[in-house]
Amino acid sequence: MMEAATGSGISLEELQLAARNHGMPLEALRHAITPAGLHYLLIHFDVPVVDAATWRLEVDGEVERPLSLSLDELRRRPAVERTVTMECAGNGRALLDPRPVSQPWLAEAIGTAMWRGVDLRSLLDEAGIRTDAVEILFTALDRGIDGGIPQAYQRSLRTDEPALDDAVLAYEMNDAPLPPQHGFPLRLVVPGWYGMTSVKWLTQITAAVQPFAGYQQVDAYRFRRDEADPGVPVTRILPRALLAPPGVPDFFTRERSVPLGPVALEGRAWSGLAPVERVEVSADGGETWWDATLEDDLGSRWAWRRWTAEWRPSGPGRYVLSCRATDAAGNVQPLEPVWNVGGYANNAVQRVAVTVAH
Ligand SMILES: Nc1nc2c(c(=O)[nH]1)N[C@H]1C(S)=C(S)[C@@H](COP(=O)(O)O)O[C@H]1N2
Ligand SMILES: [Mo]
Repeated sequence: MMEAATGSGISLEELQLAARNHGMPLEALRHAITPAGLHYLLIHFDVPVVDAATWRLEVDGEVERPLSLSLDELRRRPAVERTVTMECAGNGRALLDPRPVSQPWLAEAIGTAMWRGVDLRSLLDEAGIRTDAVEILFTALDRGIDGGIPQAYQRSLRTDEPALDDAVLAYEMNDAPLPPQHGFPLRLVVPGWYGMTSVKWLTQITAAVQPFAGYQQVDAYRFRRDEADPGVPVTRILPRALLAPPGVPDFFTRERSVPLGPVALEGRAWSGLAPVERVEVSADGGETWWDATLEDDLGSRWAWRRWTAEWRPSGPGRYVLSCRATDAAGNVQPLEPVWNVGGYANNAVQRVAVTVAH
């Protein structure tokens, strides 16, 4: 991946990606379930147009009983529902210095949806994965060129990956059929993992005896110190808390203004590694912190938790608000970004400039 020199502006190519792949406006953190049109989007190639009447899901490879299922056949099976917070692995990329040139996310590549569909494990069990299979490969209908390599979008998971037991083959998002941009007619949702694993426009599930060596697995989505470093795979979502920016924004800079007096702060926090246990808030750019009140999750381990805190500014002036999450495994957000070539998983604490009026 290329880098943009320190201080250089966003290029037209980055703008083109950002205009196609929108984020969740942070005021939407006030919704427990993100309305579908406000959920972030990340689409590598083109949104395919799929005829649901002829579409089929194939389950093949190292299986005892290959399956070929229509959408109606999938819908007639017992349904599962899972509320899941999804985040793009590139979230926070544009805040790195130098900036890896790709989709330039700030902090908004997030959303929480209620996904309904077929439990992945039940389908794998029905097909009967042979014991010599080491991975399950998920193949999508969208095609394009990435890193110079022509490809269909594909990702795999190891057969011993615990997330296979939590994954949903979803045909509904928030009680409606999947919108085209979110993977109609069927997508994989892998709770706890960064979004790249949740393959949209799914057409084939293949049990394989060899690890998948395609572009989206071995070239992209790896933490690398430099281009020569083979790196390690990007997998589960690191902890993050975000606050719904308080007060009102300036149109152009989006800096916030609030009247003098106590300010009710709220936001959401999540981690794919372990449940979030603590959220702290700072009004001095991370020098001092106090604890926020954490609410229950939405009945799903994989959904974000709402938090609230009261802020009492000592007087008029400009402040920098931050929040940070700690999960049950002791993972905590860093104050400063940790750089890597692809610009993945930058969960450094958010900074929101707020002016308290006179
Ligand atoms: N087929 C396909 N699946 C895909 C992608 C894609 O480009 N093609 N993008 C992935 C990435 S990088 C992310 S972050 C999520 C985004 O899902 P959303 O657009 O529904 O929020 O989808 C993943 N699944
Ligand atoms: Mo992503």
